[in-house]
Amino acid sequence: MATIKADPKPGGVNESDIKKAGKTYEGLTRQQLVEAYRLMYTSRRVDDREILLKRQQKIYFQISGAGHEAVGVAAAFAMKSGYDWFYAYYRDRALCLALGVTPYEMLLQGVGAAEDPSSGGRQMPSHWSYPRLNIVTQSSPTGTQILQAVGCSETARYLTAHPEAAKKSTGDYRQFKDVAFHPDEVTYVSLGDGTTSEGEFWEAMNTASNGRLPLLFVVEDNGYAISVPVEVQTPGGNISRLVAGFPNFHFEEVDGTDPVATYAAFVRSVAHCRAGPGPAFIHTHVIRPYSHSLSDDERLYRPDAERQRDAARDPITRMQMFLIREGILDEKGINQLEKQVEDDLQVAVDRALGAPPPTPETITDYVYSPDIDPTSSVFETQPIFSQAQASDGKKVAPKTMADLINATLRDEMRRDERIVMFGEDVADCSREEYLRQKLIKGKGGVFKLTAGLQCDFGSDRVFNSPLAEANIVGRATGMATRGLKPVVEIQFFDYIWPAMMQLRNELPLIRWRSNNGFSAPCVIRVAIGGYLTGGAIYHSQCGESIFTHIPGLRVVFPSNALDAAGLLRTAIRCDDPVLFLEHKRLYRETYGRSPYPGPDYMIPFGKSKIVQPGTDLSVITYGAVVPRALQAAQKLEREHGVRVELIDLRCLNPFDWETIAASVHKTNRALVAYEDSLSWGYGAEIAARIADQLFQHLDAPVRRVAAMDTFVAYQPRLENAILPQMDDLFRAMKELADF
Ligand SMILES: Cc1ncc(C[n+]2csc(CCOP(=O)(O)OP(=O)(O)O)c2C)c(N)n1
Ligand SMILES: [Mg+2]
Repeated sequence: MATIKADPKPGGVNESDIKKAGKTYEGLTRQQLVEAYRLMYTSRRVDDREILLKRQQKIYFQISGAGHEAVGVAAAFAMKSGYDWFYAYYRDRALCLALGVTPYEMLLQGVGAAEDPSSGGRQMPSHWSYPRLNIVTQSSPTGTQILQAVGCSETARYLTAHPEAAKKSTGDYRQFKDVAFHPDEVTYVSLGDGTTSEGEFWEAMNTASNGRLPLLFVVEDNGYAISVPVEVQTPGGNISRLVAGFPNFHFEEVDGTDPVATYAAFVRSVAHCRAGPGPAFIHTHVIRPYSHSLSDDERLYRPDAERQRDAARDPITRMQMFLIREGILDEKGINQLEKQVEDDLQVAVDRALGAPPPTPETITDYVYSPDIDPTSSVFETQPIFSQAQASDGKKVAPKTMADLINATLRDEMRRDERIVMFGEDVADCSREEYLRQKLIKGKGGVFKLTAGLQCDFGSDRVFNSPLAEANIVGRATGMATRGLKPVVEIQFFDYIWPAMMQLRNELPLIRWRSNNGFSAPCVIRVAIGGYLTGGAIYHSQCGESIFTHIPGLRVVFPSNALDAAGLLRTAIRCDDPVLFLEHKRLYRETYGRSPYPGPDYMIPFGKSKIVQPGTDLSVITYGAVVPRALQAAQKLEREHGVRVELIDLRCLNPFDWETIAASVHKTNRALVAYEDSLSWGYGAEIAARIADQLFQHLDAPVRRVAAMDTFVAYQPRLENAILPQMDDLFRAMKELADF
């Protein structure tokens, strides 16, 4: 922390001055208090300048930290910059300044400069991201940061128990993913009063409490969420009262416009977190003097009297008065300090206004890892089936997709200690003593895909999450940001939706929005699909196109055991987030079984498989439609001599356009088949591309076969009618061949 010497009082030094000079305030020295004021004042003035610049249309958005300055400075003084970790929401300008961000860097974000260290012009101002200071990239959705902070705080605990895991390694993402941690580090996460209404806040409180995590929750309660007052958000109007029953927490409620009292609350809370007994929760009462943002005018919903009451508590004025009252600075000293801040700020503004913007060619940089290309030949290894031979030379029975996924997970966990697995029911048994006493066999997933992994690798590497999907993905994102490799499970695709905010707005964006400052490569395994005879609406859904629509997310959908093993290994070793879709119907199917391909078998992403070559018609499909389309194609050849080229895409993002194009060049006819409902489904994009780019090679319209535009019904007759069947595929292939 830089220090400014307190000016001696004019008029010479007397005894009481000397006494006062040694006085501290909750441990803060007079110099620290002057520094605190400098930071608070700087924060306010950066806001003021940004507001001016926005009115002059020199920046494009403004949201202020006004009224919250004392909290930020108190937090930074009580914590360690570059050592602890920070998930700082948009009002935390003063915190960031106090941790070491410069006003110039903040203004670079305002103008959207290429050199903006937060995002290179990609995010709005006040969306902090400073890797050198452990300030983790923030987004606009309120509350998503909290579960990520949980995952961050879990990471240090894990690495303390597994220090080897932090070591650099070659041959996969670890080569490019440094891991640094401190056994006693603390994670800071802040949020507004309104944001405590988000479910993810409560999910984070659950896990922090249960796990006794070194996580510091800071609620900056300014009484409003845009125009909605706190009593509408929070029953009884006070969040402290609602959370008081959570075990293992240290709680503080404090006037957040008083930096000294707030600092004391932070010191006690940080000490609790560092010592290890659990998280802390600081509820700070602050003010919001500048409306919600420049797009809001609070006079529309707050009368003058209320606003004046707030103004009387302005932390900048309060701090000024305090310094004068305590004889730490006099008016002249304050004026000098403020002038210095203004002069420095002017230099920063002038520089930032001249900073060049990013060039459009850079737009696609860092959607994916620049270091590891999972489509490259590095991920093309041959299966080694020799281990599948028994010692007497007899062939070992081929394995199901479920077997090989389990084997791949086991191989990779053995190889890479950064891998952790969690999700609903994935553990063998949370009550370890039952396992130890051999009272039970253990579960290991509702489909048993993770069976035995907790027993083999320990309960801190494979464990049950709460029944909360955002919790799973949010925590995984936080852990992956820190360098772990979470391979987590969503039990049923049908229930992925609570995690949608994390999946759409967070996980796949971490790298791009931080301009490669942070990344979060992890694997989300999801049991998907129907054809279950009784799976009904809520155990049969597909919907993969919703996720292939998200830039930054790799989406894989294997149709057989060998592909599942090879693609899962690539998913784990690569440097991007991967949604790994596992078709439930294929888990134990006879179709597509394979011997174990060895512990290094990989398939690159974006490479389809030609299931059978043909000359008359291209069928492009994936997942559980592959075996059905194969049956239909074989029948068509048997009965009509039509030779279908059947392409199993295997990977949906990226997908293998070259193979599709080469096939259509040859056959001049294309059918796209998929299990999801027809309209707006994954095949719509493939069909559109074929129509667009291969029009001159087509002898017939591009056809699609897919499910009806309904949900999947329970009664098997209805299910059969709704989902695409062999007969539907046969009919469409025949019609297209005859066209
Ligand atoms: C999930 C989500 N919903 C809505 C918004 C729009 N929005 C931005 S800030 C905000 C109010 C936040 O209030 P609070 O948590 O009290 O924080 P404050 O701005 O008062 O500091 C809203 C509704 C958003 N960004 N994210
Ligand atoms: Mg608020």
